[in-house]
Amino acid sequence: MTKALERAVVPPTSHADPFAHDVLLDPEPLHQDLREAAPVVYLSRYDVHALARYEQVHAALIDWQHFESGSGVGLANFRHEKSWRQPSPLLEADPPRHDAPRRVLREILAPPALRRLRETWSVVADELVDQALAGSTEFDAFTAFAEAFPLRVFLDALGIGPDGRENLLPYGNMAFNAFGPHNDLVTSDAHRLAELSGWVTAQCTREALREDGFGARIWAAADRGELTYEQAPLMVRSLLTAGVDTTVHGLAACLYAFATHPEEWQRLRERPELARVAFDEAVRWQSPVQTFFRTATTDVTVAGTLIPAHTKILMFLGAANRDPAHWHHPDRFDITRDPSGHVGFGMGLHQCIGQHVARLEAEALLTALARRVTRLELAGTPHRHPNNTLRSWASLPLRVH
Ligand code: OVM
Repeated sequence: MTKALERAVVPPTSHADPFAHDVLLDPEPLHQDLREAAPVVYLSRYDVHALARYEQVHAALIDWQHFESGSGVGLANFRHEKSWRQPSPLLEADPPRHDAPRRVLREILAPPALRRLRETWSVVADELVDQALAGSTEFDAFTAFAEAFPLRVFLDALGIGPDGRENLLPYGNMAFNAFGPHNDLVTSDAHRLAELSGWVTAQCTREALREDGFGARIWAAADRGELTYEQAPLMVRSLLTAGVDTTVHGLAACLYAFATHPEEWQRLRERPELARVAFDEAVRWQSPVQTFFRTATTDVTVAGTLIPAHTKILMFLGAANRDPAHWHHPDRFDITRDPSGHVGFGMGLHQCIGQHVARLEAEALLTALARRVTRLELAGTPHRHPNNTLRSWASLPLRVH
């Protein structure tokens, strides 16, 4: 036996299915079990190792040398299986191939580049809030705000046309399901794959994009030789895939948090400058992106457990974001805490490149609401929608005062 194997710790096995509907709808009990079991747990159902503690999730996220993305960040291992789409040059790539796409998009989505959007987004948010409040004091905040706002402001900023935007949420739902196992959530949408992918691909061409948006700037980077012409449309696709559902469900999480924590809403009204940190706290508390996988590049040990080369590890971002070993009262939504270091946007090399865009959307919407609404509460049972990766919503009935 080699020294490493002698010292290897045999991890506990869990037969649980993290992608079963009941777990997706209410993941916290499984997260607690996995966190308490060990730093690494073997999931027999999928033959993968899983990390649910903050320390190990954080460490794996920042160690791209041992935990690669190029073999896919879902359960499918691109070494053996073909992806359902052309791999993303950003998400499903490692250095050095990942670096040029990352550099280009980081520049396009950096805070200085977003400054010109702030004013417009705040006007649109005011309009949406006025519209919703003019109708009734009770409405579905999921459709009225969480869906409507990103679908308008983000897609306008990206530069796609107004027609066919109803395809994007079904497309995103499909893409985020595809990171999980090939379960019923994947098969039930399979009949729309060609249609939805075809529509999205058509939006990524230079001709489909307005000339002053994020999309056009990606193509301009290709003209300058900073990207290849093969990469450019795939990076527009990244924005359409990663930039819509994530913010829709992140904003919904935030509205749900305030509807169920009236004292935090009072705090936000008193100090609207807390809007951004409140959004990050909601991202920590709910983790709209629940999981991602990596693939071990070599045999590697995590807390003494051997992860064999080329096998998958599942990182529970949502579990790490509520690990009591890292967070004080982790289950509390508290906008006065410092949520920085949460892994809801990932960490390290692949950390969410659109996080400044998401925060700007949240800030515009929350401050518009906080100006008019003194109190908000649930007007009925909110409904979640199961997705293999996203903590998703179907409805969020609110009553506002
Ligand atoms: C991409 C991509 C797609 C989905 C999610 C994501 C959260 C990125 O195509 O690059 O990051």
